[in-house]
Amino acid sequence: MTNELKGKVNYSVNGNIAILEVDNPPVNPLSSGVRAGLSEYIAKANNDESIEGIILTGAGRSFIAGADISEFGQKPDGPDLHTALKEIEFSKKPVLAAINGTALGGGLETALVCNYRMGTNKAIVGLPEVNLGLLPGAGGTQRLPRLIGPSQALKMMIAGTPMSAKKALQQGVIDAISENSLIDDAIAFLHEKIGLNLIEHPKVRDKNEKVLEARGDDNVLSEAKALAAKTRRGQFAPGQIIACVEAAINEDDFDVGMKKESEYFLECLVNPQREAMIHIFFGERAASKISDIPKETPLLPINSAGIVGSGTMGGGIAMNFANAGIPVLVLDQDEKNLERGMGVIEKNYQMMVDRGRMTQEQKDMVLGLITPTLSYEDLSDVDIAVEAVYENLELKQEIFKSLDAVTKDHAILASNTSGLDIDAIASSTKRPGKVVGTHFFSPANVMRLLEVVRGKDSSDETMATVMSIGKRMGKAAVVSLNAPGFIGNRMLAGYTYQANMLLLEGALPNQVDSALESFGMSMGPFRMMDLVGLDLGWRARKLANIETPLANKISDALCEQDRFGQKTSKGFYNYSEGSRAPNPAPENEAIYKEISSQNNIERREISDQEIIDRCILALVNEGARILEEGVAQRSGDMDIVYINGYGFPIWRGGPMFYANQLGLSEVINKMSAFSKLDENFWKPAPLLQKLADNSGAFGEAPAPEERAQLLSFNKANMGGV
Ligand code: 3H9
Repeated sequence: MTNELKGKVNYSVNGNIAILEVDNPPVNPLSSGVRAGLSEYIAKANNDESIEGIILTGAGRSFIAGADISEFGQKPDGPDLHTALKEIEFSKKPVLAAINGTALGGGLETALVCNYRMGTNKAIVGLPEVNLGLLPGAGGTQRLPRLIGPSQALKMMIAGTPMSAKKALQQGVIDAISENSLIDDAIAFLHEKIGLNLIEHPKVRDKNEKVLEARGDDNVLSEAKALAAKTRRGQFAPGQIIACVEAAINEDDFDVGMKKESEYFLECLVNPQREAMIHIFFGERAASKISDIPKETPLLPINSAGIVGSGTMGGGIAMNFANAGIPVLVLDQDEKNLERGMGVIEKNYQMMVDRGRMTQEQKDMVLGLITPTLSYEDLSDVDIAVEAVYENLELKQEIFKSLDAVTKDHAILASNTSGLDIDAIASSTKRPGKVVGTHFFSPANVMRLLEVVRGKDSSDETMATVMSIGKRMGKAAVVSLNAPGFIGNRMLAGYTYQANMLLLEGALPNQVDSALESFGMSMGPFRMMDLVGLDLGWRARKLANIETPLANKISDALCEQDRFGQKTSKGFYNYSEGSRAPNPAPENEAIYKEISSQNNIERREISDQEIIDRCILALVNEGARILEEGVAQRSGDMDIVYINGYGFPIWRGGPMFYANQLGLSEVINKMSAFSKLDENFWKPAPLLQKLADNSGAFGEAPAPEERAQLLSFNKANMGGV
């Protein structure tokens, strides 16, 4: 085999069984060398008369993690996957897939061309291609429906979520679970099958019963379409998956279905959504690395945690620790609050049980890891404490002082602040190196985004450890330097500013929201403001005796009429009792008109395109500043923030990727057209201008010596954004 090919397959023999072990660390994707190895060794086993059966397995923790994602969009080397899989499927000797870990995408598709499938009880199987803007293109759309029925297969492929070995056995994806040594059990299983002297060992492609049953049943496809519309709005791949399964159901010839699958796969491959979603796959993994912190930085052991504050955030954060298997104490100084907080946690878990997302046994297990306490002393042994109280610097400093006094020296002290100065918080302790920001997003047990805020003294060990906790929790963790608003909320400020200005200039909340939702945002800005509560800013301004800025004049006027948003059933929209569905509020229109005219703004027709451009490019321009200051390490980090924390459509790859796709000179052109409305706001960030002038694109933050000065905290922005 040539050396340039990536990955390999190891070949060994145990009696009359050949064992092919895919070896392409860390997760065994089907790279060129693996495909070549599979072809070579299937032929070798078939040509060896002493061999009567073949086992296909993976080295390390994965079986096969799918096609090699880094090859998409490149010219692949080596044999193509379809050829290698055909050779397995038509092997003269029976082949058993011994699934030792994750069998995802092309990995499961490889297992589906084998005659038999056995997993360990830790095996995970799934077809997650949809998350990459793709469809299972190595026969998955044709074989899985034959194995488990089109309806279940569609659910699995549209959700893209993997399933456990136990569930895979129940559904018939695998034939057996090995409780002991996988290879020994696999050999015994094959010996039994060989002993049966079958004329032919079963092939999934021949199992037509379940697809024939679905022929003529329109519900199967219409239910899948409804599911895709609900959960994957705006995405291209789900429709393609459904079309493939339609072929699996209706085409008599398996190979015709396979041909259709290839055509539809190719259409996904060249669709811009695929590039955007693969950018996010690699972007999430890149975000978890901190450029100037060595990979080998030792991690501090985290075996217990403490949370200060049992409100919505504190409770959600506690659930994250418990879900990751880390025992956690929840501290509140008010007994009633604590009781209420524990009640909310219990209710949240119960809801998961009711929706079938968790068993009662799992609920009891995680709930058993969460212990309420009223005393700081109880936190003396924790490895990490996370403060989650309301945004008040003095209060947080007090809490950190207490935590510093009570916890062991090695403990990390983290603040869930959404905007306060981490260095100011760290200064109240004797261990600033162990202080860090962990900005979870609400609801913390649901939202994947975690901004990890790096103070000027946060040590490498602290940062690396907190990033690894994020991974244990299944979060998308992104590092931000300690600057006002960090990454997400700082970008959001310009976005909501533009939405508010559009309202003053003549658009209505419903038009702004609809335009941005059709762009793909999960929720328009006015629905979002109603959800968060319009009264927060209004109260803060009143308290600080600050005059209402122009952009906030309408929302403050609504607050004066007790229209605080969802909490009072009226804000920019009206809400019926107990419902979150927004209804237009025509009674507000007089207020909009009055405030526009008071401020000499002539209301006009505004196009949906202008709404989208102004709101999204506001994100981009602030993103460019964040990048040039080095607050974010790379532009992809901001894409991860926006997709996981702010409902930006994944299929557009995040705001910075979107700007790169648009072309930065086009971004500048659009911005300069808006500068007649607001010259100051639309001044391009110097980095954006520089990149546009040089036909460049957003990427890594500039080297430290070339960075713009970091936006610093001052009294005006101490309250968070
Ligand atoms: C497909 O199969 C298409 C076919 O249907 C049709 C073909 C014709 N390729 O996530 P981790 C890298 S599409 C290349 O941190 P974990 C990853 O970038 C594929 N590289 O580990 C990272 O690199 P680095 C369908 C891959 O333990 C390193 O491996 N399959 C691939 O947390 C470790 O990854 C999928 O969508 C790959 N396929 O999680 C599965 N996978 O160290 C994608 C990973 O440089 N993979 N890498 O940052 C996963 O979901 C997770 O990686 C997995 C392990 C659960 C397997």
